[in-house]
Amino acid sequence: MQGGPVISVDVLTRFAQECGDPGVPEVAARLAAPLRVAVSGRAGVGRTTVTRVLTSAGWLAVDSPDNPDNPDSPDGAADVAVVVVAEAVKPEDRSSVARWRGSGVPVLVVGNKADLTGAVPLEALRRAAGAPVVSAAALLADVTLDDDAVGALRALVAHPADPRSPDAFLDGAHPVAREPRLRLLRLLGRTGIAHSVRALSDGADPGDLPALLREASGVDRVLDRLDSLAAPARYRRVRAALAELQALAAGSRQVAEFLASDDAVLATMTAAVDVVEATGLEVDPADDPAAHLRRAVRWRTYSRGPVNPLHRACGADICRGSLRLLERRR
Ligand SMILES: Nc1nc2c(ncn2[C@@H]2O[C@H](COP(=O)(O)OP(=O)(O)OP(=O)(O)O)[C@@H](O)[C@H]2O)c(=O)[nH]1
Ligand SMILES: [Mg+2]
Repeated sequence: MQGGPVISVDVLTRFAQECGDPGVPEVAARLAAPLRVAVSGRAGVGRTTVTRVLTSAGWLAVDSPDNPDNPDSPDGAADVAVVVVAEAVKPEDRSSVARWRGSGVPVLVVGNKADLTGAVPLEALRRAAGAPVVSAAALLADVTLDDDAVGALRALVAHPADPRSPDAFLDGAHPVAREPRLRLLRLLGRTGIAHSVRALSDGADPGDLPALLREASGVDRVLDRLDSLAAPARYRRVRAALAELQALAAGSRQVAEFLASDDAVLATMTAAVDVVEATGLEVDPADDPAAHLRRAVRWRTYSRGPVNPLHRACGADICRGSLRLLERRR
């Protein structure tokens, strides 16, 4: 609902932080805590690298039951799951997907090492895995290039090395010694090196390379998809926070007033809109009385239709928010 009357769940956090009531900061802390992601996959596919990307984007990485390091960790502790594959989906990947699905946790398959495999056949992977797939080259997401690395890349601009295979790249005679070439190869892979060399020879500043590589890595698409898969978890948190505040409202006028406020109603609506939009439905963003009324009617009908309890609650919250917006316009 881009551009529409959106109020972020931050208003809840802000209220909770500012409110003097002693129980409220705990509610705020639970609401603001990072969402939890469980990363799994076969050995060597890039689990550690992908996990690093997710944690630096603010996710909390939790143990995955099929992570060999943590075979005993419990299911259900994650808000979303990522199954990393490289090139092919194997039976154990399919069973991971099925296991998470079975415990009600949304799953995203990350087709990692896209820089090595070329264009990943996403549709075939999606069918094989039974879950949405996004390709990425996590290696290129957060590259740090020191002066030596930049120096070696500049030398490669002037004297291209044989890019056809890692061995060819390393073994040919070259002004850059083998050791720094190996270091570059580990840091960037051949595709990352090729990108960087091309950018430098097109006049890019070395300081811009990490951002260019990040863009090439595709991890921002992974983060976007995860964000939308996490919409139900965010909504559940908002609802849980509201329920906790309800319990406190009897003893606090400030809390009771906040719960009845436009901010609270509209923030809940925003979280609900995210949930239905994540499933591909559209919510009319228009900000005029007729639109608010139409939206209220449409989502009230939706909430009474053949939908699951999550969507029923979301429909009702979108209706309630729309009626509040309508009232405000009167
Ligand atoms: N080319 C390329 N290499 C990658 C990518 N992601 C990870 N790697 C490399 O693949 C190797 C394994 O990556 P990790 O992130 O350690 O994978 P893992 O699944 O944790 O592996 P183990 O814990 O050793 O089983 C490392 O050498 C990484 O640098 C990628 O997107 N592209
Ligand atoms: Mg690892």
